[in-house]
Amino acid sequence: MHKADVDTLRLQLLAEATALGFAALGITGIDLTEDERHLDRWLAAGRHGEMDYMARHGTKRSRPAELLPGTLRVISARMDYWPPGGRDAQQVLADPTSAYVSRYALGRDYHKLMRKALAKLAAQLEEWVGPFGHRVFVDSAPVLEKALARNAGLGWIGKHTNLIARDAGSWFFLGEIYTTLELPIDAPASAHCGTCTACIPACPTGAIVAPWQLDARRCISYLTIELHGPIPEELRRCSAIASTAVTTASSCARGTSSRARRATPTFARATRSTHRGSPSCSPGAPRTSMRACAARRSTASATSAGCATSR
Ligand code: B12
Ligand code: SF4
Repeated sequence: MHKADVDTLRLQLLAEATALGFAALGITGIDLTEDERHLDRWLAAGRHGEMDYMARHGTKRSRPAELLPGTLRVISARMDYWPPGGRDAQQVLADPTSAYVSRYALGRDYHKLMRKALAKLAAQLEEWVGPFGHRVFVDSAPVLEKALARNAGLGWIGKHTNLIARDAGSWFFLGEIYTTLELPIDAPASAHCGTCTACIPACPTGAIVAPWQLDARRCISYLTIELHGPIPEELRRCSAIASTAVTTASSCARGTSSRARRATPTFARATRSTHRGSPSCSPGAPRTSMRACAARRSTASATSAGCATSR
């Protein structure tokens, strides 16, 4: 392919991705050697807890061509999830009359939405360049999504282990198209945490055990979504905290431009009111609804319970 054609193709791809609701898109190669080492260390330390799926697929997770033979490039895409009319998280947290719903859970299921949009993008690309091998992923397969997005220039992996984009903090989801096309590669993003460590003490359960190292077994998102058994006693009080505590309190989220906070129609269906005072939140309510509620209850109670850092 001539350079001029490649540049045109890239611009067409970006325009199409924007039209489909993606806030950013980048292309990268498939070398994840360093991240494979981090993954192996994390698994060896048992920090994945009961998430067996994180260990089940061996090196397929860190070697894209083992997951889809012939893969040469990965197209990584970002979709912002700040909900339309979404109130500032801190305001809601401070409002004792409001239930608090994790920002990322306010909209439609991103897995379906993004997979459909990525499939449309791949189909459009096929129209332009002819048939090619590809597969679409959104938190649905053994893929190192953050590492690929970092390498594709979408942002840097913060010390809280989530990807950060300068204009959006971490308020977004990621998705990929694995492809056999030898597309041009973007430059990886540079890291900007510097000496900051604001997110580490902000985590109410101390899940960020070291910069870039999260012990998932202590993360509220894990305790309220992935854990099958009872939440460990010592973490129960803190499990009343929505897991956006870290994302909200992190200095990299503060000052995130209002653009990032502008509603993204893509995920427009907030269900916040459902939980205000719902019986499932009351003490003695059955365990399952307690867990569901734990993932949605406001941080206000945690603040009053004193286990959350004063943000
Ligand atoms: C397992 C998982 C979880 C687990 C464990 C999280 C984790 N850090 O591993 C739990 C259930 C806790 C979780 C929680 C959340 N998750 Co989650 N999760 C995933 C999943 C499926 C795999 C992540 C993974 O590969 N973990 C393996 C470990 C080893 O990776 P890691 O800790 O991130 O470490 C990496 C780097 O930090 C680096 N590293 C590790 N150690 C070191 C040391 C040094 C010195 C250095 C430099 C680097 C380094 O290398 C590692 C590999 O790249 C991805 C989807 C995917 N397939 O990628 C979504 C994903 C990461 N989750 C996502 C989201 C939105 C969340 C939540 C915000 C949801 C919520 N509101 O509760 C929280 C955030 C909690 C947090 N701070 O991470 C998004 C993140 C988007 C973004 N902006 O980055 C993803 C990409 C899903 C998606 N498709 O959008 N998640
Ligand atoms: S709060 Fe600071 S250390 Fe943590 S991810 Fe944000 S910039 Fe990095």
